[in-house]
Parts: sequence; structure tokens; C-alpha cells
Amino acid sequence: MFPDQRPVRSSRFAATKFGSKTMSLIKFLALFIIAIPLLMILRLTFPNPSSYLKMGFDQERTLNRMSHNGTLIAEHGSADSSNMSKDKFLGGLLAHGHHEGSCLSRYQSSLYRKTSPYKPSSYLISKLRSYEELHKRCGPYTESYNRTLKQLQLGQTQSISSANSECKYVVWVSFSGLGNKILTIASAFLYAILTNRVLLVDPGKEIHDLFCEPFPDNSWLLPNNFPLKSKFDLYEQKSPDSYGNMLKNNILSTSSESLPSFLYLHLAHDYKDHDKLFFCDQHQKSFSEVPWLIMKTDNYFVPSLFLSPSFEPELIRLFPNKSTVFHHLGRYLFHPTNHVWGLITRYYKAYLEKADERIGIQIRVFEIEAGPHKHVMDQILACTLQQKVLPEVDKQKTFIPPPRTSSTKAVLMTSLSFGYFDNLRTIYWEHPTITGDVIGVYQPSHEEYQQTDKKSHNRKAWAEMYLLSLTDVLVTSAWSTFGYVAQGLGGLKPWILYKPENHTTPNPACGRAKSMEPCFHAPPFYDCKRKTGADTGNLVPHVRHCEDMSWGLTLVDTDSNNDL
Ligand SMILES: Nc1nc2c(ncn2[C@@H]2O[C@H](COP(=O)(O)OP(=O)(O)O)[C@@H](O)[C@H]2O)c(=O)[nH]1
Ligand SMILES: [Mg+2]
Repeated sequence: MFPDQRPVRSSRFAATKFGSKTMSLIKFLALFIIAIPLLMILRLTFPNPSSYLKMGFDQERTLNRMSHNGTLIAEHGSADSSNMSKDKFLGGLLAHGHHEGSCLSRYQSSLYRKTSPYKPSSYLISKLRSYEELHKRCGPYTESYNRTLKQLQLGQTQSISSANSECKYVVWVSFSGLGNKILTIASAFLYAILTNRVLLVDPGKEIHDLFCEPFPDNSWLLPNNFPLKSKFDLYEQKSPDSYGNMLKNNILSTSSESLPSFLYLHLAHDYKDHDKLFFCDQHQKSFSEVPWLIMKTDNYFVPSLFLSPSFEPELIRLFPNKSTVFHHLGRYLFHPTNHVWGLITRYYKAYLEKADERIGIQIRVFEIEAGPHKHVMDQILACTLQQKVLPEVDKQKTFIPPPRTSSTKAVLMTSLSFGYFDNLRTIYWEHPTITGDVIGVYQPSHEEYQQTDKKSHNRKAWAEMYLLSLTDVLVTSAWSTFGYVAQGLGGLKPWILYKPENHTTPNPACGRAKSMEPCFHAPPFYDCKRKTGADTGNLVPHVRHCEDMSWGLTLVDTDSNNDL
């Protein structure tokens, strides 16, 4: 201790003793002066403080309860809450600059999902940011949009040299089931990125009700007064405006000197050989300057883009892990609106959150007769028991004392019918499991049949796909795009229930998917270079045939480090 410190301390002491009431008053005034501007700033930043505080409280509660990799998060959530806040933008995938309250799911999804082990590449992130810039510049009602629209309204045919519009578009036409819609929007978006086009989405009856706007500064929805909109429903395989039919009828040849202002691309499951030339580089080049491409598809056509020599290098830079295309694009594009987010979070908190393990079972039956079918129920049991997704029950005993290590498993079943769920739930209620595990079985809805035009039906379908994607282990049905969406968003390689033939349970009942990627159900089998038929599932190691559909194509990773 230095001698000159002592007087200072004693004088401080004297000051404390001196007029303590006066000091308190000064402190109070100082605090008051500091607090007023602070309160004003808070008030301006969060106009509704009660909702903000409540949101923070809810998030904290979720953090404290959620389990990651089977272990409960620390009571105060400190380690994982920093992890979570770091991942709020999904490793840079999501842009800053959105209004959070208008789309709670965008930044709250990280509270319900495990952090993805698959990181988006920095190249993908930079491409998304530059796409957002392009969309801002060219989106609906911008000057560029209005100018490009004029060409369409005048029905102009333009010379290739004068084409070069500043903004070019791919218009996605609403078509098919919700699962297909989600997969095809992602495909069209990737195509837009690869070709420097702007994606505009036909809102149909439900898009705006189900999904938040994905891009920060301008809408992705095609304006209602778009001149060709009334034709969308009429577009089909035989449409004379389609690229395939124009080629076939020699109205448009690849060496054509002039370009139409728009082309209809028919890429639906019933498309013909001329339509499939879309996937050939020389044809891509021929319509690269057409300002408006109108696309109708029910197919996840991404795997075939990887077979194009002009797209492939860019695709591999964007997705070094090839099987993560839908995983990243899906998480970037599809954020449930607040209404659907309510369906998801209430259900999750009520039935799934507290379990040690969450198991999703998605049952989609492509039979004409209404279910439930015995061969399907047998298949569900054979698959889940043989693959140890669920424990066996002991039908002889009425009670087995649970061992110390027993866990609770929440099974989320989704299906149009009630019967499969009712059956499984009854089995685990009436009998104890041999492991002592306690199994809860839950099904959010049973809508009986597809009701594409009904708002509440579509909301439930989207909520259920999303809920399935929040599970730890997933069982899906072959051929189902509903299941593909769940596996892709969740980053899960599901057990696939193989498609039953002749009302018979398949043997084996299911198999593990090689990839979390969706399957392209109707790919072309054509070698564009040699102009001859080819098995496109056998050309490169990362484009293979799907497990659930032998002629389909899917992306797989070939490196062992991606085998997560
Ligand atoms: N809520 C709900 N709807 C379903 C379910 N399965 C099928 N649907 C409805 O039927 C439609 C089927 O089309 P899609 O999503 O393309 O799935 P896919 O037919 O299995 O490929 C869904 O979009 C829903 O409208 C289900 O498990 N739950
Ligand atoms: Mg479908």
C-alpha cells in the first residue's frame, strides 16, 4: 500500500458521511437524467414492450426446455442460447433486414430445430445476397419490371442482338399438391440463380397465406395483373406456346434469329421429349435471352441440372455437399406465416417438446380405396420394430416397472386417415414396452382426402410437414413429396416405407435413404451431347436412382465426411 492513498480514502469516507440525504438526491437526479433518454430509445425500438417482453420470455422458456441430441439444455440456457442466437440466421443463409414480427418463424426456427450439421457454403451465401439485390432491382413494380412487362404486353418478338433485357424472369405457375409446390419453387429458384433471372411466384390460392416473403426488399409474388395470368390454368402438354411444341412444329429453331418475348416451359410429369430438351445446354442457350419464361412443373428437377456441363461447375461451387440443395434452399425460402407458425409451435410445445426423442411417421397411401389398410399397418409395425425405431411391446404382461434408463418417445404421425394412428396409439397404451420406454402417439389432423383449395387444410398440411422436420428420427412413405419436404428441411435421412404392390406388405418393409434430397420423379433419359438415350442415373457418382422410385433421380454425396 502506498502512503498517499490513505488521505484519499479518508476523504471519500468523509464525503460519504457528509450529508447522505443530499447525495441520495443527487444520485436520484443523475439516474433520472440517464434513464429518460434510455426509456425513449427503448420505446422507439420496441413500440409494443409487453409483446416484446413476452416473446423474450417464451423464447427463454423454450430454450430451457428443449433437448439437443438427447441431452437437456442447461437450466439457464447460457451455452446453447448463445449457440442459438449465433444460428438465428442459419449460418448466414438468412438475410438481415426483415421485420421480425411480421414473420416470427424466420428467426425463431432455430429455437425448435437442432443446429444443422450442414453449413451453407460462403459462395451460396454470397449468391443469395446478390440475388436479393437483383430481386430488389427487378421485382414487381420496379422500373425494370414495368419496362420488361411492356415487351410482353406488345407481344414483341425481338432480335437476339437487341434482346439483352436488364431483368429477365422465371415465373413459377401454381400447380399440383403442396409438397410438389414447395419442391418446384425451390427448383425454379435454383434455376433463376443459375441463369441470373428473377423468380416470381404465382400466388395461386394459398402461397401468401402459407409462406412469408423470403426476399427482404421486394415481393416474390407475381402481381395479379400479370398479362398472361389468365392462361396459366390452360397451359398443358399440348399448348402451342410451349417450348417443346414450338420446337416440334419448327416455329422456333435453335438457330432462330429472333426471340419471342415469352416462352412456356412445360416440365410437368407428362412432358414429352421436345419439352425435355430444356435440360440440354444448347437449348438453354437458345432461350437464355427470352425475358419471360413461364414454368409449370410438379417435379423436383434439380438432379438433372447437375448433369448439364454449363451448370455443373457453378452448382458444385454452390453446394460442395451435393445432397444439401433442398436442405439449404428450403430453409432459406420457406418460412411459415405467423398463423401457421402458431399451429406448429403450439403443437410442438404441447406434445413433442418434453419427450426425450421425437419420431415422425408420415403415412401416405396411394391406393384408390380409402384406408386404413391392414397391409399398410403391418408395414408400419414391421419397419419401426425391425429397425428399432420403436420398441416391442410385451403382450403377456400388464405392467413392467420402468428401468432407470427408460425414456419417453413422442411419435408424431401424419396421415389423411385416422386408423393407423389409432391402432399404434392403442398398442402402446394397452401394453408395456419391453424396454420400459413410454411411447406417446400423436396425430395433428386426419383430413380424409386432399382438399387443395381449402385454406385451413393447406395450413395444416404445411404445419405437419414442418413438424415432421423437427423430429429426430423420420419414417416416410415412398413417392411422397410431402415426406421429401419434411426430410429435406429437417436434414434427415428417413426410413422409407417402400411402396406396397397388390395390397401386400413389402419385404423388407422399409430401407434407409442414402440422401435427404427429394427424388426427381420424371427425369429425362437422354444424353444431350450424343443425342441418344442414356441412363442418367449412371453418368456421375452424385446423381443416382432413388431408393423409393427406381427410375427417379436424386443427389447423393460421395464423400464419407458427409455421411452424417
Ligand atoms: N394434413 C395433412 N394433409 C395431407 C397428408 N397427406 C396428404 N395430405 C394432403 O394431400 C396433399 C398431397 O399432396 P403432396 O403434398 O404433393 O404430397 P404427396 O401426394 O404425398 O406427394 C397434401 O398437400 C395435403 O393437402 C397428411 O398427412 N396430413
Ligand atoms: Mg405430391
